Amino acid sequence: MSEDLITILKSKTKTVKIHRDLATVIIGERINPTGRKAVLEALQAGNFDIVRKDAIDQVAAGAAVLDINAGVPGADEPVLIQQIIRKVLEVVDVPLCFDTANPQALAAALSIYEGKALINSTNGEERSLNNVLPLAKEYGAAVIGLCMDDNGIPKTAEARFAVAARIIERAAQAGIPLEDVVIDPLAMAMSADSKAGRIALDTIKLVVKEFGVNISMGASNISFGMPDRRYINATFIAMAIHAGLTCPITNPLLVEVNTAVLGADLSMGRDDYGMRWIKAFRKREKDKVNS
Ligand code: THG
Repeated sequence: MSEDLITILKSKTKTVKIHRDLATVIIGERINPTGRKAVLEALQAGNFDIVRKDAIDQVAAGAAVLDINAGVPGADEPVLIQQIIRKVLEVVDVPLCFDTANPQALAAALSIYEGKALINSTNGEERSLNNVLPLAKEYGAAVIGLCMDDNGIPKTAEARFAVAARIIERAAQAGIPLEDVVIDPLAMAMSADSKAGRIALDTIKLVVKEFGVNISMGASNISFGMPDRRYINATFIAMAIHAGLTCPITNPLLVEVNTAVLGADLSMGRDDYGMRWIKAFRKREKDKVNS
């Protein structure tokens, strides 16, 4: 067993601590044109209204960090990600998570960011490690490592653990402290492989036991292709928190997901006197009256 580590993220004025004894840190997933046609079309038209609203709404719903994905086909991603960052920081002040596979876009984002960001992501591929780890070191950012490599996504928890171990080793060689490495076990669609959820949960347990690092995951991927996705997402996220997930990338506007996270934190003894649960209940009651 290893000690649970604290990952610190910062915006200009806010510090967010990710740790297994503290509140689960929701990374709001919605600023992402992939799979969201309205966002895609708005960004293509140079309109940032949806992005701004998504930033405000997600933070109000409990997101402590926002994921920023500027993957618009045909767009100049380094320019676009900087524009999105500026628009978002006009309306909220939370640490950001830069979700891009484009090293130029990542460097562009980090170069204008004031604080300590989370890089989403690197993985076990040589090219990715060589591109991303030096940027994490240069900017003092934390980095998410996905459990996949040049051979693809491993089919067993043990093999994904081995990829995580290699990413952690390479990060250390690059001068990145262990607490700044966050591992993503990869939640794949259960509709395509009914063991996908189980493999992710088992990977989390193996990685946490050995390294004590924080764990992120795109927790809604799991339900792609299934009806009533929000119930699957809610169940899975609660189970993953028990397994060791500490900073899920998810949609806090979905009440089922949001209450599952709060209920899991309460169940894990991370919500003193149930104050956060009660506060969220009161907010839902108030929102009902106002809508
Ligand atoms: N791991 C890491 N990063 C990730 C992922 C991951 N980033 C991208 C993705 N996976 C997580 N982000 C999203 C964003 C949106 C959706 C799912 C995952 C999504 N959108 C709705 C849909 O497609 O049905 C649309 C919602 C809407 O229009 O309101 O599901 O795994 N490290």
